[in-house]
Amino acid sequence: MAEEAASGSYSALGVESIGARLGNLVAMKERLGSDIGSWRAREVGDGNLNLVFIVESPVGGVVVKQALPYVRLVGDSWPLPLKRSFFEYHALIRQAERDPGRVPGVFHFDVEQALIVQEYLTPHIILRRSLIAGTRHPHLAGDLGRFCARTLFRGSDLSMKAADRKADLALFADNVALCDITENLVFTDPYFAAPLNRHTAPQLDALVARLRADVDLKVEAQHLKTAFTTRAETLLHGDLHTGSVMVTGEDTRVIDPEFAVYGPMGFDVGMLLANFWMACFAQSGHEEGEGARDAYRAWILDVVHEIWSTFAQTFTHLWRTERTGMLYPAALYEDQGHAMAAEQALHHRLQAIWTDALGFAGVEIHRRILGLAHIAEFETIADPAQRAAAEAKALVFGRHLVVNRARIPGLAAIRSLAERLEGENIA
Ligand code: SR1
Ligand code: MG
Repeated sequence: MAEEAASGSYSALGVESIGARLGNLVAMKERLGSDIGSWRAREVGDGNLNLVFIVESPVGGVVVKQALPYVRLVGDSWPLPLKRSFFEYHALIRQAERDPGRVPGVFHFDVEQALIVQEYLTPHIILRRSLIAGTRHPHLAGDLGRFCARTLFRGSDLSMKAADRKADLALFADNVALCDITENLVFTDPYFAAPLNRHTAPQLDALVARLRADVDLKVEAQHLKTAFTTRAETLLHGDLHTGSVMVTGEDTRVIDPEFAVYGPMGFDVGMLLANFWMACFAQSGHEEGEGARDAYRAWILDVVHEIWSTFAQTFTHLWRTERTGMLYPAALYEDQGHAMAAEQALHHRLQAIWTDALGFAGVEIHRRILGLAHIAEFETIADPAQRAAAEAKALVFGRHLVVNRARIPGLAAIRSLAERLEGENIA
């Protein structure tokens, strides 16, 4: 189907047509050589939306990512604008400026064909797979904490010129269809029996019914949706989960920012932490013998801690050294001899991001277990009873984050909850 999909002059690539279609591009020839006959393409996309090709030759390799005019996960019954590729390109080049070296290099962008030729990251693998395998990455938490702080701070009115930030706000505001996916799939659908939802049944039926009847949860989920849709604080990655991160032992790269939009700073942080917490709860389905992955669980919880502490430290550093935007100006604080006021305001901002992040983490956990788009960490647990047991812990954990986010004192309390739930039998 992908080969035939077409709209206007757009036409989806296929492994056989890549040489003929892209053979004249300087960006391809520079990296693969001009002997198109020696190019070998394979389609490796395992995400929910797009085509992803690795093209290699004896000389080198590139990745070609192309949007399809529909949601790949569902099929052509769910059309989706090709323009998401434009937003991904614009987000990638901004992220590359704001946190150099943390995103794949972009070599070519074709708006009409909705394709991006980008750096082939090798031997990188998707972080989710690594978390399933039980592999540690010493630089991961620091890299991700800095990425969040740098991109979120530098894309905001704390740093940017007002005119530039407003132009970007307008540019990314057009990413309507992908926002719509997040607005429905993350904040609304999990909390009622929406048509595309699924969950591990019948094991989770009773808990799911309880959550969908939970008035406090449903109110807080919509408060969080209100924050997502109305608080345009910074340029978000918009889909920052562990499937959007590629790793080696030494390197960390953040990919796939096609959901980029202006929104609250806590959104990216919360989504990211949620995916580590879920990976932690999923370990029981991947360990050989009960408790065999205890040390790995502890490592994942350490990663969460280090992501947040690195984020807070880096954000603090940027606040003190790069606060050149219109918000909390030095003219009002430091220049008046009120440096302490700037520190007080920083503390308030970090507290607000933290509280938001916990709430967004909670809904992200819920949607990955109750909604349309599930995660490999749980999906690869073959035994439904075992999967449901892990998912149930995550659901209860997520509910606590959403409803009590403003009253949770700190990461230690969350870690204790995760550890306590690990020992309980909920489903
Ligand atoms: C219909 S798209 C479902 C999910 O896939 C993407 O990766 C996003 O997370 C989206 O919510
Ligand atoms: Mg993606």
